[in-house]
Amino acid sequence: MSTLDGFTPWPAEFAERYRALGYWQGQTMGDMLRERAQTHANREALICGERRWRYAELDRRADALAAGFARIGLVAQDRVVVQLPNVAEFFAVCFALFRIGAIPVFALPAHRRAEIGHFVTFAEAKAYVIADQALGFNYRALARQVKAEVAPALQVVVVGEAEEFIALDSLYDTPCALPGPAAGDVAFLQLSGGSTGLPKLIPRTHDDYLYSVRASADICGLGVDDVYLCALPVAHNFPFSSPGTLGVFHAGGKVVLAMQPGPETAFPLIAAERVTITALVPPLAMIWLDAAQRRRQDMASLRMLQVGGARLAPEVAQRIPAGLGCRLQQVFGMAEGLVNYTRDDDSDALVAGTQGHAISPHDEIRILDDDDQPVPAGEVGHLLTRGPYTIRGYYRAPEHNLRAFTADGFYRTGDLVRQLPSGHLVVEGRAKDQINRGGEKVAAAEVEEHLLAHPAVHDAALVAMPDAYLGEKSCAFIIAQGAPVKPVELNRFLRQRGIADYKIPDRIVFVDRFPKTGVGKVDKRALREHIQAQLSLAA
Ligand code: J2J
Repeated sequence: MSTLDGFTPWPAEFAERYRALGYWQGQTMGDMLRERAQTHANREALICGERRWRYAELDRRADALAAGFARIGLVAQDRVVVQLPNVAEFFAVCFALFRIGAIPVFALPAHRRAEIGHFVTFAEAKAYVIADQALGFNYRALARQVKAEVAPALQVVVVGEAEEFIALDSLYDTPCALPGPAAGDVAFLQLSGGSTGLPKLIPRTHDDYLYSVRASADICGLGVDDVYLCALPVAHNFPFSSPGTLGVFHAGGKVVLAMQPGPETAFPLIAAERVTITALVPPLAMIWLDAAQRRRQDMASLRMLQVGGARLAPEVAQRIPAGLGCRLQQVFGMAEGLVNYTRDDDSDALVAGTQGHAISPHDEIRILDDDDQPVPAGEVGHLLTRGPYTIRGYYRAPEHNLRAFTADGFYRTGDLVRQLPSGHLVVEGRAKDQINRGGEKVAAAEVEEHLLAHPAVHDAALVAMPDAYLGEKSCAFIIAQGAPVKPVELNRFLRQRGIADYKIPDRIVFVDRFPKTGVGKVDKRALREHIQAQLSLAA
């Protein structure tokens, strides 16, 4: 089969090396589940509310749905936007699509018309899989808008009450033989946090992703007795693969899905299901710590809390082992590939004070200055990486790829790090134009473009401002034109344009002009310092 157009493969000599090293094993995701369903047929794979699916059932559902998806015309390489909350069907849908070689594009439940419209048009999606409603939002209404505005032919598949759309339940057909994908094929498209314009799509192959999953499961010591609580959004790269739900399936363990990540939902699940490991972003870890002081729930089964996605303050890190009665593991990863973990045998100081080291001895790390020259050992610089599970290019983005990757294939992560002699990385900051709102990434340019569409906005610059709980929030500096406009009106305008709520600026400041750098660009560092000074004056 031909490779997906718009996908940048690894050069042949690298692919050969990764195969020879045994990293790329020639297994697809669908094969992995099939294998587990054979060895662990009667073990529980997935708990979602009252529902408990064993491995054999998950496998059967994937086959039956694959037949149903084929019936509605989906074939290998067709893109399918999947936007589901933490429900069991997410896995039935994913593995069904994997089995026919169709390619899920993973949207987050928070995405709205602007983002979904973009994924659907950019990836030329044939289908869109949603829940009827979740957490107070009606996804069918969103699907109607997307169809009406940008994709009349889009097939919409609904988990739950389908109304005029296709009910997922009606697609469980009699399994039939389908030609599956090859392990070197793109399995799905993940979303990048982005820094320019709209989110880029990240093509991950079965081979490369399963390597990172297996190696992550190994690092975390996962086994059949592990019970993983998936509290973060299920499609995000962290809970999907680091080692996440896929790592647990690989190990033959059990995944427990939580609809919400707060202690009121998560703690009772930990007690009832004897959860052994879970993953959080730093703000949630702080909420859990506070809640654990107040409510005495049985958390004795929990052996490891992974925290990643954004900077974890060392003071919070130090409180976790005693506060939650488990080990902490810091995880510094990215949907583009490279993932770093602190290890079981690391000292307490390394676990609390670093973001770990790379999964693989073949993850190549470069730390460079602004002129692409190596910084002296131990100093802060730009992190670049290349390796057996780091992409060589974004999907259909040749121009952007020239900037995001070096000529020899290193990915410019946009993170500023320093490396200890042990190999551990410490994330010191960020060079990319992004706000990391407690793990949720906001590309400044994307929000600025929406703001600029308002007639009263002459210019806009979005920057990060410190926040005790989220780490960072967003602040939009605006140069107004014409009739004055209120911040609430601008935010209402952004909501009407259909962007995810977490991208709405937390604060709006009007200014007459922007400070400029020597080369005449907006000086965002000066804007960040300005808002930081204002906040500390107000405190
Ligand atoms: C500081 N910044 C971090 C950390 C990610 C595992 C864990 C996280 C992600 C993820 C992931 C950080 N400290 N511990 O995909 O598999 C910031 C960096 C990074 C960006 C990637 C995984 N962990 N970050 O967060 O694609 O800036 O992946 O480049 O969402 O988050 O974001 P994302």
